[in-house]
Amino acid sequence: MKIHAFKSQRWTSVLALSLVSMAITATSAQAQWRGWNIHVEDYPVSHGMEQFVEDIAEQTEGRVTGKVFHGGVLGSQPDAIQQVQVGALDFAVFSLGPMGQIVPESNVVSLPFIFKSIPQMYRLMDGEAGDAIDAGLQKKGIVALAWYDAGARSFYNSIKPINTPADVEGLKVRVMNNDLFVGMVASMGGNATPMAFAEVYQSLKTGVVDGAENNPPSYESTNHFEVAKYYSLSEHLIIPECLCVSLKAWEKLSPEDQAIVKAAGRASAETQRALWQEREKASLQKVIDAGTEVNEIADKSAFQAAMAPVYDQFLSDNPDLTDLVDLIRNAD
Ligand code: BDP
Repeated sequence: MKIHAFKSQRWTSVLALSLVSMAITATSAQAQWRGWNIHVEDYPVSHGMEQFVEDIAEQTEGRVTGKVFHGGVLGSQPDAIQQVQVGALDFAVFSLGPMGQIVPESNVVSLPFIFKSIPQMYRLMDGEAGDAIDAGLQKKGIVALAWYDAGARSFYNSIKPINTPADVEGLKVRVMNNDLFVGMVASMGGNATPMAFAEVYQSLKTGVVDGAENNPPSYESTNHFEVAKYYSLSEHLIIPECLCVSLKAWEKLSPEDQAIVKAAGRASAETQRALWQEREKASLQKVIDAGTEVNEIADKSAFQAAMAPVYDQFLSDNPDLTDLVDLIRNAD
C-alpha cells in the first residue's frame, strides 16, 4: 500500500513535470537556437552575443530564443563553420579569417594591411564591402547579421621583439586555418602552422611554435602572454567578425521576425564595438603589468612591402575578386 502510494505520487510528479515542459515547448513556437562562441564568457564578443539572445527573445515575444555556448565547448572554429552551414548550429560569431577557406569573398579582409584603420573598416563593412561578403556567405548557407570588431592582430613570441620582417625569419608561428596566413608568414621567411585556437597555449609552452599573432584581448584572455612575452605591434591584419545565422534557421523565420533578429544583431554589434575599444586598452595594460614587453613598430612599410607576393598570388588565384580588393584598397 505504502509502495503504491509512493509510486502514484512519483507518477503524479512526473506527469506534472511533463505538462510543464509541454507548456514551455508550446509557448516557444520553435526550438531554441544554439550559438557557438570560441571566447570566454567575459569577452566583448560574448557580451554582444548575450545581448543578442536576450533581445531576440524579448522582442519576438519568445518566438525566437537562443543559448550561447561560450569557450569553444562546441568545437573548433573550422568545424563550427560547417555546422552552421548545415544547420546543426544556428548562430555564431566567427572571425572571417578561417571562413576564407569556404567563402572566397571573405578572404579579401584577410589580406594583410588591406584596411587603413578601424573606423575605415567599420564604414566599409557596414556598406558595400560587407554586403558583398554577406552575399558570398549566403551562397554557402550563412547569413551575416552584423559585423563585430576584432581590432588588429600583431605578432607575439617567446624569443625576441619583432621590429622588421627579417625578425620573423625562421620563427615557427601559429596562424588561423587559412592558406593565406601561411603565405603571409612565408613571405617574411617564417614557418607558419595552422592550428586550432584552443591548442595554441600548450604549443607555445612546449615550444611546438615560437609565436602566434592575435589582437591584445585574445592574447590576454587565453593567457598566451604567460608563455610568449614579446608582443610587437605589427597590426598586420584587421579582420572583422560576423554575427552569423545559419540560412536554415533564418529561412524558418517570418519576415517580421527576420527584421527583429537583424536589428537585434546590429544593436549587439554597437555594444560589442564599444566594449572592444575598452577591452583592448585594458588587455594591453594587463599584459604589460604581467611582464609582457610590448614594442611599437613606427614604420610598417617594410612589412607592407613584404606582403606584395601575398596579394599577387591571391589576385591571380581569384581574378573575380579584384573589384572587391580594389574597393577596399582604394577607399579613403
Ligand atoms: C581571435 C578571434 C577568434 C579566432 C582566434 C584565433 O576572435 O575568432 O578563433 O582569434 O586566432 O581573435 O583562432
